[in-house]
Amino acid sequence: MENGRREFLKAGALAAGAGLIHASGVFAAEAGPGPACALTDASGKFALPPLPYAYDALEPVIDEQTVRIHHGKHHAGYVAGCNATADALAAARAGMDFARIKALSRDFAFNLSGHVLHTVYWTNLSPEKTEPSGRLADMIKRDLGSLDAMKAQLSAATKAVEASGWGCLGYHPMAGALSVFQIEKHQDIVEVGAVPLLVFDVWEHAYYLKYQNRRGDYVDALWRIVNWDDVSKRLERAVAG
Ligand code: MN3
Repeated sequence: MENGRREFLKAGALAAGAGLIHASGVFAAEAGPGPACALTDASGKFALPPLPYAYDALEPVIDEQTVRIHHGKHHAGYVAGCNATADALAAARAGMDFARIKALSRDFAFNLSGHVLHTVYWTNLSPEKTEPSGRLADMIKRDLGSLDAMKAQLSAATKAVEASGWGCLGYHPMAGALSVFQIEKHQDIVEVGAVPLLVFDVWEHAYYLKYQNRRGDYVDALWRIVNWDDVSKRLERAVAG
């Protein structure tokens, strides 16, 4: 596959989850420059990426037990769901039997989007103190008013997610612009075409052990551990792609 096509497919997969692509081989393409974000292992199977820090590294903002369960159980569950659904889709193609295609499409969109979002989420966080700079800082100011305005909008959007979902700062390659939006579950009301740069998980499993019903306190605290260098690398990669 030539590079432009592959980059397009990767960008599409990051943006819209599974809706566009149902071939696990596509996701085995090398991660390229920027942050490691491969969704699969060398065999092409979807795989759980290791955390880039210790389980207790995000204390006190996110407690060790929450990180262990979130990564080792929840994220791992979406990875397993990706593989199971990809296998079922491959079997459907082999047998030319698409009787279950609606359910399989929904399952793959849910699990793949969950895998993508959690993979971005873990690398978006760091115990190291960083600040937005360069193109990222310039584009935030140009497209979203100011850093404070962007943070206020993303915080408000994230806190206001109905039930389980995410807040997202995304980059639209077709518009060359940043956007803030909500995602319900892992794949609903997403802005199609956007590449996620910074995502805040507000499923209760992300915060309930420590914050209980205080979702707002958790979202406010997340800003203290944002890895702006990772957000910048994701933007640079998306722009170059
Ligand atoms: Mn989660």
